[in-house]
Amino acid sequence: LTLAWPGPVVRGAVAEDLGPELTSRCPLLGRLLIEFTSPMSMERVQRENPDVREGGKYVPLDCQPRQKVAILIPFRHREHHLRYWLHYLHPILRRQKVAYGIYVINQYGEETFNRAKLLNVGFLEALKDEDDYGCFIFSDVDLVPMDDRNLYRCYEQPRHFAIAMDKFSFRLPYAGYFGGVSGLSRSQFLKINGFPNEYWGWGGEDDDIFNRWVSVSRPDVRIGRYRMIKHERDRHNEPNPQRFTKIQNTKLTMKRDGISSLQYRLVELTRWPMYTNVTVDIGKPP
Ligand code: UDH
Repeated sequence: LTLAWPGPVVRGAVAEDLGPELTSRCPLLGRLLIEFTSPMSMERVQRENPDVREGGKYVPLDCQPRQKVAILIPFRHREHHLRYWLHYLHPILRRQKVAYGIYVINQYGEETFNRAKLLNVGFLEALKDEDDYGCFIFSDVDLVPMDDRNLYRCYEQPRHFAIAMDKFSFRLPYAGYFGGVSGLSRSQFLKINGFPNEYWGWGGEDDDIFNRWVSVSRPDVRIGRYRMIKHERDRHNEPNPQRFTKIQNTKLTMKRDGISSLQYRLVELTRWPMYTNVTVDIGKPP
């Protein structure tokens, strides 16, 4: 996000379709009730998701999905958000019959946060783990879809899923908004040299990613609704004042700043029952 809210408001996205039709044979539920008031424990998440394999992996048994999806979450110090996210998302993804793995990309140390660089790391580490991922979905830890017809898979164009968040009154804050939850196929991601590594602190990196591509695809505004877990700004993730000038130059900088120039140190990879944790040292701003 670049603009401070309220920004120019545009209505929704181009309607694509309303997702799969809900029939008695369809396991999807449509609109979901999402709340973050009841306490959530990891034991409960595990108990309610016995079919999820170690590392947060799942493959449906009754069909063979065309895509294998790695879901990457940029992360630091948000354990209670993660429990809610896992509680809601595992059952949704199972109903959608997605073959998936969940990767939490945890920034080591207390230097300034860098969301996009963590996601670049996630792309490479997920592929090191299982080399047949064809689709990558990048999700903030505090965003839960309110409709399970918003299918977590990749599309002909890079996908923006979180188009109608409660915090933006269920609208896009501006036409080029690409934040929150997005998805790119492996070839789409490589074609744009991944994400920028040089956005330290809050804001701008999602607009840079949007500028790397010509067009994106979005669900219908009635389907792409999200609830965000309310929170205050994190420490060491202050708004980045350079973001406005940086995004002007994306087309010039993207060739040199991206997955091709990524440097990091893997600190630890742990397979927990509900997700794989990847702790990485990504350095600090110059
Ligand atoms: N994130 C972390 N830890 C951090 C910072 C960011 O895990 O310390 C991740 C997390 O997945 C989060 C995402 O990065 O969902 C995006 O960061 P954000 O939630 O800070 O960004 P957002 O635009 O909120 O959602 C900005 C601060 C709003 C403050 C509002 C005060 N009323």
